[in-house]
Amino acid sequence: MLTLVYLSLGSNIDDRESHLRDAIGHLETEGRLVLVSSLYETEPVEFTDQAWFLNCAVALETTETPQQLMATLLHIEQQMGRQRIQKKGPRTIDIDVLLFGDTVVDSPEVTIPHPAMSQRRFVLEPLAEIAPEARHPVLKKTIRELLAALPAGQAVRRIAND
Ligand code: PH2
Ligand code: MG
Ligand code: MG
Repeated sequence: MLTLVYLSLGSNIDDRESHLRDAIGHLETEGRLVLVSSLYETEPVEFTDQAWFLNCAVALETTETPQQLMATLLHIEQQMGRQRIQKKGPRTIDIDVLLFGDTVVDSPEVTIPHPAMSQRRFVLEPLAEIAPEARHPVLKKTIRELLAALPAGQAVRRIAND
């Protein structure tokens, strides 16, 4: 079965743009890459004492199950040398599943949709660029609506790609 999934990518160590491009290259070998957003320079949130991030959103068509996809993404993060030292801290690459079609998973290993996505401007702005009408299957709101409902704050700037 083919599922359209939306992912959030982030990096805040060394050459952030090449890490995002590398990760996108890995994703191309795992499924059909449908859309990639612009890159966004974003203020760190939640754990704020770290460098600014580059974030983007990706739409990918996959034949994998949510559990298989999570394992695939973890493998890409590991291949790219990600080290887990500080929770929510600096990372070479982070690849998170935001939406997996309309599927809802709430198990100890996997939570889909991503539990924090509706509060994160660094997720919603890039995602709204490629999927404004995608609907959150639990909150029943579109990405455009979730973005409009966010309080001000969390600096996010689109980087022109021309
Ligand atoms: N990821 C986090 C915590 N904080 N802040 C920004 N701006 N971008 C991120 O990707 C990010 C974050 C945990 O995954
Ligand atoms: Mg994350
Ligand atoms: Mg992650």
